[in-house]
Amino acid sequence: MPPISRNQGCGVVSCWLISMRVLLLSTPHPLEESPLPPLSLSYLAAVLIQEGIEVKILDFLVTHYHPGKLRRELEEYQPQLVGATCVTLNYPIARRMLKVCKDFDPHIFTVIGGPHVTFAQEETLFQSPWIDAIVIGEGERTLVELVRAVAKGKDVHHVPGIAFADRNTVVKTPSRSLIEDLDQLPLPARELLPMARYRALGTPCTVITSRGCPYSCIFCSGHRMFGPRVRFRSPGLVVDEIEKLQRDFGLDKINIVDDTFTLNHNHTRAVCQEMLRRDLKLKWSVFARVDRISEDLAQLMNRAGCEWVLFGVESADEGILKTIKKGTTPEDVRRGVKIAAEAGINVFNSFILGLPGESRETAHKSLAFGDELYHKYGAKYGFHMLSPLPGTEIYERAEDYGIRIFSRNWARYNANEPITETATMSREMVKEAMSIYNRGIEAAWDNIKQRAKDGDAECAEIIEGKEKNEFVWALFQGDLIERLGGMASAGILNPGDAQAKLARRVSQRLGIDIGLTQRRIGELIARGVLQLESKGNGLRWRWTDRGQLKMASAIPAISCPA
Ligand code: B12
Ligand code: SF4
Repeated sequence: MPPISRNQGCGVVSCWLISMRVLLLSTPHPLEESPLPPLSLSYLAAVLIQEGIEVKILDFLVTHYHPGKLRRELEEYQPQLVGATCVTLNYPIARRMLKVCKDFDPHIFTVIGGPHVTFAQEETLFQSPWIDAIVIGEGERTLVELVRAVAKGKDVHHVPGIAFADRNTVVKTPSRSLIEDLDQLPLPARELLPMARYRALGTPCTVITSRGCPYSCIFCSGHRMFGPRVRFRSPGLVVDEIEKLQRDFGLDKINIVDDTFTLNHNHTRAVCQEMLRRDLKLKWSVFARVDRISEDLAQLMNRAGCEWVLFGVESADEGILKTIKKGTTPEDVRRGVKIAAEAGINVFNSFILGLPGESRETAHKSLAFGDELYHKYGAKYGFHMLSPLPGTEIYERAEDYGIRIFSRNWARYNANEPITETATMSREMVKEAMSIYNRGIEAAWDNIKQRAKDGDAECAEIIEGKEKNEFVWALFQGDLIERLGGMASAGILNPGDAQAKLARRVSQRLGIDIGLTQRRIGELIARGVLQLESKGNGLRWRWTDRGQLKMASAIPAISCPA
């Protein structure tokens, strides 16, 4: 059997076992939704690689999406199968991206997966006849079998876990069982992602230590994606993965995105102890339930580097909490928040406005509760508006829950727009409650800005971090490094000249002060995410893209002083 060759330089893994080229696409969404390296595609790519299938990821979360760009990529890579991932709010873009692929070459087999399409099969397939198949739920094994079937020109009817349109009906193949032993999965192939760009943004990297959730909150589809039985990965393997992220990509912030990381205390303890044993020295954040945390566990988590815990509080109203099947009470919330905060972990409480039974009174109760926990424990909090997502009980039984849904435009399912109302809470009232929260946020920002002006270093750092992010995002959105980074070498005597030239161009394009632009670009260079390379008679700035520290130093390049 010939060896599998990994050409990490261009992010392509090639091999001769199955002659198929698979292109995986991540779908753009706004900066406010925190772009994080897509874990779905990294897992999917990893299993394809394991099976000897050639795969490439085109990550439109941190590069500007344009149909022409996708077409150029298709021209160059000539994939036979293209798969896109999305959630509800960016499903409309994902379907259009797959149309670009089908229009480019009708022979390309187009696939879509993720939590939206899993629960909106009919609509997706009827609305988008250019989508050949939906992969339902957990996708790793299904995608491998689908690729094999397509490679052999076989009928995909025999692949469990998919849905496709056949004339005027939707065919759903037998459901696929969940992966019993998650340790069998290879480590996510993040080397195919533009990790340097994520480092430039300073976002954490997502890691998962388990799949599944035994609770059944009616606004959530997470527990339906991976089932009610929780499957755990071995702590040793989880920490191997984290160590690799530190070693290969220089990442020092991790977001553990299990549905609820503290569900099984033995597992949580084992992961923390392994991190401590290997002395990882990194900061991480988790999602957890207020009723699944104890003093000793929180202290251990904090010692192991847990910096933030996000609790899904949802509402301060006991009746609403019951209706939504959260299984917690406001007292549980007070207790959980206190435990985490006293252990030295920062707490973020997340609320939803517009849940069944919501009224002006309950909404104000929640706002006051968020405030109370902030003042008592320093817990930050955020409010979102209800988006009844496909796959959730609230979507399927909206009428029973007294929820009126006003929009079927999925792009508006971003939890920042009022698209529902209850008998006692109109959309106007939801908006009004939200604006109270937003005014609080604005006031907090004004306060931070004022304190920064008065010399408070911590506040200055917060503002600096936000501005840096916006700067990097503007570079991505305008493809500015790609567009402005090329220059003739004549007249450039040293890397500093090239840096100054790039800064001048970027500053002009973005209308930002030249000194500030020069400094921001200098920081990106110093962090190894921007690099100058010589090409023929010219020079070109580029994102180090694959982001691997080892590789960055291996590429012959002119290094710039910071
Ligand atoms: C971490 C997380 C986040 C992170 C990072 C998201 C990210 N894009 O990486 C943050 C905090 C930023 C976030 C934000 C939001 N999230 Co979120 N998030 C999650 C969470 C907890 C884990 C996601 C994850 O990494 N899972 C692990 C990977 C391996 O699983 P996966 O992504 O589902 O992929 C598998 C399958 O879906 C399938 N698959 C997926 N894509 C594809 C593509 C192909 C081609 C194939 C074959 C298969 C396939 O195969 C994969 C491997 O098995 C899930 C809950 C959950 N249990 O999944 C919610 C979840 C995905 N989020 C959700 C929502 C609603 C949001 C927000 C809209 C929140 C908001 N503003 O209200 C934003 C949207 C941001 C965005 N566009 O992604 C919903 C999505 C439901 C929906 N229908 O849209 C979920 C399911 C939770 C819920 N409330 O029900 N989220
Ligand atoms: S909100 Fe959290 S606890 Fe509730 S079902 Fe979803 S993942 Fe589970």
